[in-house]
Amino acid sequence: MQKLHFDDNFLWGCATASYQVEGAIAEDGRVPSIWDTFTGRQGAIMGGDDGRFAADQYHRYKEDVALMEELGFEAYRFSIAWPRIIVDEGGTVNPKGLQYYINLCKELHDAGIKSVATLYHWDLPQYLEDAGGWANRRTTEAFVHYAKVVFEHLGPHVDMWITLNEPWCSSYLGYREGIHAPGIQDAKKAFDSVHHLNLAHGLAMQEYRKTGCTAPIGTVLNPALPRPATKRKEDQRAAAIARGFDTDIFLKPLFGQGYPEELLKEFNIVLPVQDGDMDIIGQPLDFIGINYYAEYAVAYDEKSPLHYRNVPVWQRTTNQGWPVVPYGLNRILTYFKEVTGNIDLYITENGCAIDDELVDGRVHDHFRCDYINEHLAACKRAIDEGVNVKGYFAWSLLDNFEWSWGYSRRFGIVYVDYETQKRYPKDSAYMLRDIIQGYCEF
Ligand code: GCO
Repeated sequence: MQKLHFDDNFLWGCATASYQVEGAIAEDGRVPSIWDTFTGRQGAIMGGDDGRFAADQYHRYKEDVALMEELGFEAYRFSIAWPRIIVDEGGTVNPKGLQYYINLCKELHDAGIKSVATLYHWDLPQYLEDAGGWANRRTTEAFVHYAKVVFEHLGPHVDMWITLNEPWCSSYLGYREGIHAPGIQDAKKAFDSVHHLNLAHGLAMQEYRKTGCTAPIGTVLNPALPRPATKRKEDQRAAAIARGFDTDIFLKPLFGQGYPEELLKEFNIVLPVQDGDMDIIGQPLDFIGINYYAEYAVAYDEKSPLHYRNVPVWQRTTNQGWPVVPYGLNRILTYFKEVTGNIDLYITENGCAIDDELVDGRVHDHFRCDYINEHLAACKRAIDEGVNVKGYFAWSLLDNFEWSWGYSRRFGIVYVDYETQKRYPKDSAYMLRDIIQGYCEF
């Protein structure tokens, strides 16, 4: 049998996020988040779905940890729900919320699985949104208070820390497109949020370094480096604009390389930067996490707000219409190596939604198996080319609440029957078990 030659200490994990899997939204003192509010808005979510029950992990975490152990995972990336921890504007701490995550980490530890905790995977407490959300600079202070509390109580239990998950989504989808919570369509607020999220990250990093904790800490981006549709100059320009707004505006300040000023000027965007902010954002990181799903090609289009648009795709697509482009991951890894001076990288999410069918307790999701394999091959190629890729996390352990798509899209390597909450590992889960041990059939 052919072995995939990933290093012995390459870290194999799977990922979820609090609002997508936990349920229990009103238990043990949790207060509402922007997603509780947004899911209540008519027409916001497919099927009118919400996160009230999700995959019920809040009550089933022991079962889920046992499942991960059975599948051979070495790390679990989960997120901490801010509205479980800090329950009002005054910063009141909820010990029961902290206890849930301490219990989860202990369970993982006993199973020999590393805890990889994300501080912010989009569930902003509603009371902060009522005060302006990420468009308000004061939210960064609230984030630091929250982070400090979490570091203090969970510090001894967490093996790797992530400050933010995909600030691109929080700012652009939440405040410009309005298709994610809080559902606002206001370009100025969106760009103010970009800077405030970057700043919140930097402030939390500073706070963490004061704690004396030694677990590595980083952040997670969902970079996009669209290909130009043709070699025409305008299309090359379109790709550069897209890269600037999708990737560089988040990545480069982390490495002291500033914002893409020319682009900002060209589109009359002024970020609310104050003296000293850029130094805070540029705190040294231990690693970067990359979430990767697809890559697009773009053409110049003067009529669209940022002068580019995606062109039709030719590849196989997932059931969200996302094209499967494994080599795009390779391009991103190479770009990150160049910009960051070859910092450690983790693939913190990768996976796909397809029309899974549960038949006699089994799901033969071979499209997903191929998808994962092809992306692992891209990682391997990047490693061979000298990029420091240190681990891979499948998105997701479980089928779950896929944001504006509700439960209509299944990303799990484990199928969830939402009626009974019973879990059924799909073929891709068994494939990963083999791969983690060093074997692969493909
Ligand atoms: C993401 C999100 C996940 C999504 C996944 C699939 O970080 O984009 O972390 O929550 O479910 O990306 O769309």
